[in-house]
Amino acid sequence: MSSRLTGDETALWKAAARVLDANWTGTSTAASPGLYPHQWSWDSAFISMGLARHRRDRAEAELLSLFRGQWADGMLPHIVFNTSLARHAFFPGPELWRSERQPGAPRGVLTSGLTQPPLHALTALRLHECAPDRESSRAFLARLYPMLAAQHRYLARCRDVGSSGLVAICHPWESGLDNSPAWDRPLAALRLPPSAYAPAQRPHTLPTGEDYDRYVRLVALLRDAGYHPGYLRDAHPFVVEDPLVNAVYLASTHALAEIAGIVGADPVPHLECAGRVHHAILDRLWDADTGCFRPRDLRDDRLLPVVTVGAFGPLLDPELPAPIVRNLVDLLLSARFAGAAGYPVPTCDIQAPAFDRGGYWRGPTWISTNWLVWYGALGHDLPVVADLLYGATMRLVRQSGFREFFDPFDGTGRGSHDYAWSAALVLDLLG
Ligand code: 2M8
Repeated sequence: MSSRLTGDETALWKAAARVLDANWTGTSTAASPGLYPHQWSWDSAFISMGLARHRRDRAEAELLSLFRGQWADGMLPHIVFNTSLARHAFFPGPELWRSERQPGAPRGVLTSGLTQPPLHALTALRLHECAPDRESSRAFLARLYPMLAAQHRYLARCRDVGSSGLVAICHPWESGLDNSPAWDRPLAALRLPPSAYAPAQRPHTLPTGEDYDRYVRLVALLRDAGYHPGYLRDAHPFVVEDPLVNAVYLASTHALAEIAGIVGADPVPHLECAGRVHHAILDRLWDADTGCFRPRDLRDDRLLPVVTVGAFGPLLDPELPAPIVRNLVDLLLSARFAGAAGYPVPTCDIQAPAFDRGGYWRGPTWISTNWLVWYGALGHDLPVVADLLYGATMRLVRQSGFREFFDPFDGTGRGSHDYAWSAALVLDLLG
């Protein structure tokens, strides 16, 4: 803990550290003890950044534990299951994914078959930047580098479905912003078989009903095709290039180049990849007519209509042209986002018909997306935006605790309690 914290900040720091201690399973961190008892991929990346400020040993163990789940082709799954828990601790559990039947899945570890925003190289570099012992941190990076490089190779080889340089997601869960209104249109186009999937085990706080049937249907299609990249490219009905996922991919690709330099590997291929992704984000996802970034649906080659917090993801691109940065700042501060929300950033444009202040990823403020926009704003030397997000995030957790998400107007906490990334990112922000 930094010695320059005020008394109030020290209390917050200790409360956040207590959440991470309580959620620690011995080898990794449960995203949230009641609701999400397993290890989620991008949660782990955020959590590791917080652990780095509290329990350095656990920050490294967290990432290594996640990479135990990496598939032979480099795919880093979005869930690594804790098999010591009861079979129905969470739905969908291993029985939906059937990773054990996939030749490329690791033996002895049960995982999902989807991935999530690839934040991990950025996390690894952040761990290095705040490491007390640079030598041992370098050794850790050298151990992790081949796994990170394999993860990025998988994304470039198997997920560049549009041959554009961008990675495509094949399920809303891969975006991390699960129920975002951005996915309403491609989901509505999905035909469901007559037998609906109705998982009775799904906790009541999580989405159910027809949307949920569509999520499960998409998984079943992927699984039955053996999670094969050819199926994904040619036939899967949900294939989208998302600005937030690709901006995270780009930031991590830059981080990977830096890590390569630190561990004595060649950074050039990563820098070349970063150049391609930078251009493709601008060429394919920037909508000049409305002055924002939107996801592109590859099945009908159209940009999706709803503007969400994902529009600000490309602030993570260090080379984002200044006029576009200004456009994004104007949009962020307008009445569509921070201008009308006491506790920004709402996850959906407040003026969009789909906006729902309490709906899961359909309006509320989340600490993870706030952190990403804060980090992007710092990179572009936007202290007003960075301070706004820092202040709003601190007010949220002071007022409502380490909740999963928050009402953007009055800051009421929603979803699960003791949510690990909310606590971890507060530790990172406090420094
Ligand atoms: C939520 O996602 C899971 C699906 O994997 C769910 O709805 O069951 C999302 O908020 C996602 O971003 C997050 O990683 C996960 C665990 O916190 O929960």
